Amino acid sequence: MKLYSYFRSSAAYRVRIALNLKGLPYEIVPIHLTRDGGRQHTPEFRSINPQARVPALELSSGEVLTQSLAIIEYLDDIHPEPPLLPADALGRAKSRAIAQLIACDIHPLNNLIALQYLRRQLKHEQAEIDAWYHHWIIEGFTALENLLTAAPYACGAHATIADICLVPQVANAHRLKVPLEKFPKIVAVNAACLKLPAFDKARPENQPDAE
Ligand SMILES: N[C@@H](CCC(=O)N[C@@H](CS)C(=O)NCC(=O)O)C(=O)O
Repeated sequence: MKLYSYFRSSAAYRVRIALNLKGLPYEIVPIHLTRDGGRQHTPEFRSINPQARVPALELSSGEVLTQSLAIIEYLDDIHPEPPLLPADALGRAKSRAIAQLIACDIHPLNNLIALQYLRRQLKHEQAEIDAWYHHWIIEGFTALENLLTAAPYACGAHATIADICLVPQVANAHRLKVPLEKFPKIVAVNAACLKLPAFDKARPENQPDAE
């Protein structure tokens, strides 16, 4: 399989973790999201993902999957061990709720394409854009902190799709220097996950395209 990825992309980071947890081999194809105006916008890459975003996972059949949550659930369907969702319906709903809080409600507001629109079209200053970024992480993390009731991972004894989304979002928060003192449970889950080789290997700094 080929994973179209960018070392700093938190959506690609999610898929890297899932592939590593499953122990599946994959080749990273780096797509630089800022160089040359963003290589995701080239016709070559748009023919792979018309949405011009990473991740995209090319299967050995040549089929291409997009959208990190859809890719992760596909991998879980095809390679059920270790499971990336709890076994019971309630646990699955809770794990997906955490994943979606992050992937659907926090991440899109802080995505590169949204920040570029604030800067280029709406002419906001960098300080305002940074305040926007911090605001949406803090708003989302405040809710997430209250939702976390298990340990050491977000939904208990096993890492699930909730953790797969949490860790890259914490990495984004660190990169933009968002203070996390008010979120001890999020910080503890992040630390527990990063002790697992599958999460560690997926970190931005451990990628072949890291700068
Ligand atoms: N909902 C998508 C989000 C994908 C996404 O927005 N990826 C970002 C990087 S984290 C991207 O490729 N952005 C390209 C751009 O902003 O131009 C997913 O979960 O896969």
